[in-house]
Amino acid sequence: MTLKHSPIGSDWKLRHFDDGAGEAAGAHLADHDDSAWLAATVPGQVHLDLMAAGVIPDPFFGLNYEQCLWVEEQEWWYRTTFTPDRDELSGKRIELVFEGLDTFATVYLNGEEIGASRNMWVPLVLDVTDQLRWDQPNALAVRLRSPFEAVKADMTADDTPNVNAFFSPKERLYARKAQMSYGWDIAPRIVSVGIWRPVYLRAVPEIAIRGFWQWTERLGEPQVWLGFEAEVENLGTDPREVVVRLVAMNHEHEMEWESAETLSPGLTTVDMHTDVRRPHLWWPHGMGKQNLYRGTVAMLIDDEVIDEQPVSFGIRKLDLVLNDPESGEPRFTFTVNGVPCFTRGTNWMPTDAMFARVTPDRLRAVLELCREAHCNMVRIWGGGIYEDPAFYDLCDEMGILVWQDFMMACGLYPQNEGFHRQMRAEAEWVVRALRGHPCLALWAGDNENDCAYGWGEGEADGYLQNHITRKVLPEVCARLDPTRTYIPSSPFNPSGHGNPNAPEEGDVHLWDHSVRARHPMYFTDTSKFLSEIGRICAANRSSTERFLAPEDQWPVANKAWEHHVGTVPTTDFQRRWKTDEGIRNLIGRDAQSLTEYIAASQYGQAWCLGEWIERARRRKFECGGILWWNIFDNWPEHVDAVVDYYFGKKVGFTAVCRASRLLMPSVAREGDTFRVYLLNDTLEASSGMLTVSVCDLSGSAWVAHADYVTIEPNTSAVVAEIPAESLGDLDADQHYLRRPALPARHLSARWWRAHREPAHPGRREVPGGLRGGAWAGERLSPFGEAFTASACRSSASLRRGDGSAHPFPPAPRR
Ligand code: BMA
Repeated sequence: MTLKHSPIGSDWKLRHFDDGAGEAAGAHLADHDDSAWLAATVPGQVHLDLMAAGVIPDPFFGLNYEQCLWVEEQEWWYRTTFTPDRDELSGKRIELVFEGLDTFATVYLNGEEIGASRNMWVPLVLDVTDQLRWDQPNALAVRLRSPFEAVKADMTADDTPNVNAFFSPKERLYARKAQMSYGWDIAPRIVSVGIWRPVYLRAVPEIAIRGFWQWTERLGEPQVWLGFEAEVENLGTDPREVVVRLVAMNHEHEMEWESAETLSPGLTTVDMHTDVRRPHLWWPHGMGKQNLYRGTVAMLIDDEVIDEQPVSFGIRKLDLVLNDPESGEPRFTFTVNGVPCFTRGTNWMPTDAMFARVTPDRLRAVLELCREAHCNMVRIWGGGIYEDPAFYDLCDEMGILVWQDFMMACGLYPQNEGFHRQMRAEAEWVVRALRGHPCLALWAGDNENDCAYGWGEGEADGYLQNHITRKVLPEVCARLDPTRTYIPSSPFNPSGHGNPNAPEEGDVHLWDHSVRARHPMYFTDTSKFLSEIGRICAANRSSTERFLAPEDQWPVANKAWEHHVGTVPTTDFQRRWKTDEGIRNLIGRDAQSLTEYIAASQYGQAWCLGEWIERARRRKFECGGILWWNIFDNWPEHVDAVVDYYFGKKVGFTAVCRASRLLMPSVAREGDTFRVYLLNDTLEASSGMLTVSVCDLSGSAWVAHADYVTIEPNTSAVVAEIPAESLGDLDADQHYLRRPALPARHLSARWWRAHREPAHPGRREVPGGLRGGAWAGERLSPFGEAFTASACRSSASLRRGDGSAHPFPPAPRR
C-alpha cells in the first residue's frame, strides 16, 4: 500500500501584485474574493496562464519576450480551495506536498502561513494533520515573489568578494532556480514563477518507507554482492518490531530478502547486504541488455503490510577511470561491469524553456532521438534543471547513462554559510532522489565555474576556494552515494591545479564557436574526454517560419534573428556574426538566400560533428568519449542543437547518427596516408572483406584497396593504409575516397541492409542524402573553391526528409 495521494489540481486562480502588496490586500485570507482573478493551471507557470488569457504574447516568437519582462518584477499569488475526504485519506500523518515551487514561495492554509521554500527543485512537504478541516472547503494560497526582489537582501548581506555571472544578471546566482531562464546564449530570458510540479495531500502510515535504493558492491563470478538501503520513519512514540521484505525479479530471475528490525521513533536507515548468483546485469546501449529488477519493498508488522513501495533497480558496477591502471597516464574512461565503455553522447538541456509544460512523452521523444543517434550517455547541463523522475526511468530502460551536473553554471557563486546550507539541502535531496538509478553515472559540481575563475579578474585557480564544489557537494555525495564518482566541475583538472580546460587531463569543452570548421584545434586535440563541442547553425526553414516574422527571416542581420541566435540583453556573443563567418569560410562568400544560409550553416555543422565524433572514436580509449553539444533546442532558435524545438531534424542529426554507429569504418588523412579505421563499440569481434573505392563526381568509382579485415571487440584500429601517391595524380577537387564497406559475411543481413553504401554515388534520392557521394568519403586533398560554391548553388536540387533543401555536401575550406 503505497502512500495515498490526493491531488490538489483544480480551480486554481492567479493574480499579481507589486512586491509585498498581496498580503496587504489579504490575498492569503481564507475569504479573500478572488472571483476576478485569472484562471491558472497547476502544475504550470504564470507565463503559460498569461498567454492562455491573452495577457502576454508568446515570448518564443520574434522579440515578444520584451513585452513579457514586466512579469518577472511582480509577485504572483495562486489560490484554490479543496475539500479533503476523511475516508479517502486515513493515515498517522497528513502531508501537503509541493513537488516543485518556482521559486521564492510562502504557503498559507485557511489564512495561516504554514511554510515557505526558496528552491525550485526541492519539494516542500508540510505536516497539516492538525490544520486541515476535514470534509469542508480549505483555502490554500501560495505567494511567489519576484525572483529579483526576493534576492535583494541576500545580495546586500553577501560579502563574497568576486561574485560574478558570465551570462545574464547577477541575481541568478542567489536563486536556486534554472540559471538559463535569466537569458543564455541558447535560452531566452523568461524569468517565470509557478507551481510547476504536482501538489497533493499524502496520508502517511505510522511506519512509512521514505526512501529505497540499491547499489552493486562487488562483481564476482558467479556471485555479485549487492547493497540495499531503506529509509524508514516511525511516526509513533514507541519502538516497533517490523519485518522488511524485498521481492524483485527480472525475467525468470527472482530475488527475495527479509530482515527483522526494531525501529525507534523517527527516521532509521535499514541496510541490507546480500550476494546473488549470475544476476542479469544492466548495460548501457550497445554493450548489452538494460535488465531491470522490478518488485516491492514492504514493512510488515505481524505479517500485515503497513507500507509498501514499488522498486526498480539495475545491477551494474560503474566506475570512472582517471588514470590508466598500468601506465598511470591520465584517462577519463567510464567502465561498466568491468568493461571500458567509450562514451558516445550529447549534452541535454530542458526540452522546453517553459519547464512546466514538459511531459514524459516529450522526454521520451527526445531520448528516442538520442537512441537513434546511438548515444549511450547524456550530460544534464548545469544551467538547466534536474529533470523529471520519468526522465531517469526512461534512461534506465533505454540504456542511456546520465552525467548529472548540479545546477550551477558559468559564474562565481556566493560563498556564505546561508548559500552553502541551501546547496547542501538541495544536494541531499537530489542525491537521494537519483542514486537508485542504474543510468546515473557521475556527479559533477557545476558547468564551467572552475573556468569562470579565469574569465574574470580573480585568480585562475581560485576555484580551489570554491567551498560549494570542494566541500559541500563532495561531502554530501560521499555520505549519501559513495558508489559514484564526484567531480567538482566540468571541465576540471583531476590534479587540482592549472587551466581546468587543459587537454592533459580531465574533461574538455572545445569551442571555436563555429567560425572555422578546419580550426587546427579540432584536428590536434589530445583531450581525454570531450564533454562539450558544438557548432551553431540555422534551424530548418519550416521551423524558422514559425518563430520569425517574414521580414526577420531574411536578411538575417536583424534584432529578432539575433535574439534567436543567442544575443541576450546583457551580452552580445556575436553568434550571428560567427555563423556568417562560418558560412564565408565554408563557401567562400556570403549566403545569397535564406535557403542557402540554412543549407550552408547546417552543412558546416554536419561536417564538423561527423569529423569530431569519428576522430574521438579513432582515439579510443586515449580519449574516453565525446558528448557533443547538443541534441535538442529548448526554444525556437538558430544554435548548436541538431534537432530544433519543433523536432525538425537538421543535417547534423544525420551526421551524428552516421558517425556514431556501433561498428563502422572511418577514414582519416594523416599526412600522406589515408588510414582506414574500423570503430567497434560492440563487445563482439567482427571480420569481413574491406573495399575502399575512389569516386569522382560523375559517379564512376574504382576499388583502390581491398582486404579481409578483423576487428576485436570494443576496439578502434587501423585496418588499412593507402598512401596518397598510390592513388595516382587525381584532380583532388573532383575525386573522393568513398567510405569503405564491410561485406555481410560476418555481419547480419539486417546490419548490412542498414549500413551498406548505395552502389552509385551519383544517385541522391536516399532521404537525408548523406549516405551517397562526396560526404561519405574523405576528399583526396583540401577542398577547392569551385566545388563548394557550386555545392550551395545546387542545393535546390536536393530534398531532405523534411522537404527542405539539402546541399551537395562539400568539405569545408577553412
Ligand atoms: C558552453 C556551455 C553553455 C553554452 C554553450 C554554447 O559554454 O556550457 O553554457 O550555452 O557553451 O555556447
